[in-house]
Amino acid sequence: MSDLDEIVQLVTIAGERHIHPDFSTYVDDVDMADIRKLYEDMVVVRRLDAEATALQRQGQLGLWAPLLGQEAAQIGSARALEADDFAFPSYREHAVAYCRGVQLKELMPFWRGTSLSGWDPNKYNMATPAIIIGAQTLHAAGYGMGVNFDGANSAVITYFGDGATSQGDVAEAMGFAASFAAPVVFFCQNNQWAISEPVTLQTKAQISHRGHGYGMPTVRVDGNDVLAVLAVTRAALELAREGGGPTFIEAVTYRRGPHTTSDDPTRYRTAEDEAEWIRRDPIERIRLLLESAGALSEGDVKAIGDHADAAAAELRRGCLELEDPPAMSIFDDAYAEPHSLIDAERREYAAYLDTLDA
Ligand SMILES: Cc1ncc(C[n+]2csc(CCOP(=O)(O)OP(=O)(O)O)c2C)c(N)n1
Repeated sequence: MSDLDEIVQLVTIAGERHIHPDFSTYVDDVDMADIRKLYEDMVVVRRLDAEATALQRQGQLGLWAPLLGQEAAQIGSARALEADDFAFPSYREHAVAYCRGVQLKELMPFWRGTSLSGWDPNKYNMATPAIIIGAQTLHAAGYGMGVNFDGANSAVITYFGDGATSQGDVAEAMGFAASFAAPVVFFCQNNQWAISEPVTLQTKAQISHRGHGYGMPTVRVDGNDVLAVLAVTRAALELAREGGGPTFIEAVTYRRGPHTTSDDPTRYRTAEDEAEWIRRDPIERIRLLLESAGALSEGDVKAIGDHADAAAAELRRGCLELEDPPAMSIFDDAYAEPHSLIDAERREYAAYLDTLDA
């Protein structure tokens, strides 16, 4: 698709537009009002992320996986999807869920521990968070093969991190998807760290080379450039729908927060590194672009900020309104049919709960 080592960029960190010979045409229809909408999306999801992090710090969530810094990678790719495409995320794609229309309160139960999932995947064409690293890529490959068997023309996207590319599941998923020309976009957010393990230790080759090794087109994109991500994802989805099979996208970005709220990144990375990536902030460059085009007034900034605050308040309300499920319901959906092991565990747990009442 593009030179293996090139990083596709359409907007510089100073907010200037670049023309790319292969990819600019994919965003020819995107006008300043659309770019302002992408900007708004990023501002809102950053605000939601901050609110969820605060909820965890206040003891209202068991855990949260912040997306701070990865807004452009997620919004750009998710806004490239059609309604009948299907997304298979990891656990950090809250912005993708937002774009798919998942209700804000449905983002919370998984992290508050009141449900094993959160939303109905078929309602939004998006699976719920996958904690097992890389498992979702297999689901995507299988779903994509199913799309081909059905003769449908929808596409599939799956999200995973740089660390996940070392996982066997991802290797199997890419192998099957390539062999069967499954319409899957493998969207890797290279956020530089797999918890405390840097990408330089993860792989001696560039991440994007991994897709190339399976014989699929690969593209490396500036993951902090929402327009470039939108363009390359649209190109990959189009190829998938036309029967061209899978594409591997490496979105080069940076996780600015901790891996999860249980992590302390100051133990393994430097302040200089963090400062460098703040300079490449995905929201700031679009703000500069809009302002220089006279497409973002003070009133717009205020309205977008108000919208973000209202969304954060809705997220908080949804979280605090969640009810604890009955303890015994944990066993209800483990198997579709009765299962003797689950029955034994159910009896054991009921006996344990009785000891608490006594
Ligand atoms: C199969 C499996 N092995 C190990 C873990 C523990 N674990 C959770 S997150 C993580 C690192 C993932 O890094 P990466 O794929 O780069 O994604 P990121 O969190 O940076 O988005 C690991 C090893 C797990 N959840 N599943």
